[in-house]
Amino acid sequence: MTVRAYVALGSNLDDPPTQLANACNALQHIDQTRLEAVSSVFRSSPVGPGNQPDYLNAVALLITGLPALTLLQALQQIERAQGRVREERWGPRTLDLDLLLYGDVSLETDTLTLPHPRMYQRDFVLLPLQELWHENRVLPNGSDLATLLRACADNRVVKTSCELPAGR
Ligand code: A4P
Ligand code: MG
Repeated sequence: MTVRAYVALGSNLDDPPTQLANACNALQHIDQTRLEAVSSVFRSSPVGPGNQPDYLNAVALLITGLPALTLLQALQQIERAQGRVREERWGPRTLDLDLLLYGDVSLETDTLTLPHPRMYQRDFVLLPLQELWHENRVLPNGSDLATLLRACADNRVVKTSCELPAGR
């Protein structure tokens, strides 16, 4: 059995275009997992503390045979391999890989919450998802993408010309 899993990629340190490209290459090597599609790369101003550089964000669709927690561990392994250091919450990072959706699974544990609880408020996640879906889908919280996007704070999310492996 395989599951469609959506992963948010984010970077605002140490050459973000290269961080995202390397992450896409690494996603292609996760066990029992295929990188099916990657959105365009979007630039946005940071949500979080202090004076951080702008972020580059994208969303990837994986088809995976791994259980959700094993997939999360594989994503965290890629973050570590790309020099991720966890200091302050929402602080700057070389690479953040968040599991947004794992099929239609809904769960809340100490290490994994699905769907990702903050995805509904973030245009830098919703815009790439909209691009992958080509349509206005209803998300697990019962709201549709267009409505959620209208409610987002204006983060000045801009599509870039940056290209990712297996990307659009
Ligand atoms: N965790 C629980 N559920 C999940 C999930 N679905 N996916 C746990 C990934 N991780 C999940 O994450 C903290 C813990 O969340 C993990 O140990 C995992 O077990 P983290 O990656 O260590 O820390 P974090 O990313 O700083 O925390 P958090 O709360 O996940 O941050 P967010 O919400 O991801 O925000 N601004 C812009 N413009 N673009 C961004 O990409 N990203 C953030 C990070 C802040 N501001 C941003 C952006
Ligand atoms: Mg994270």
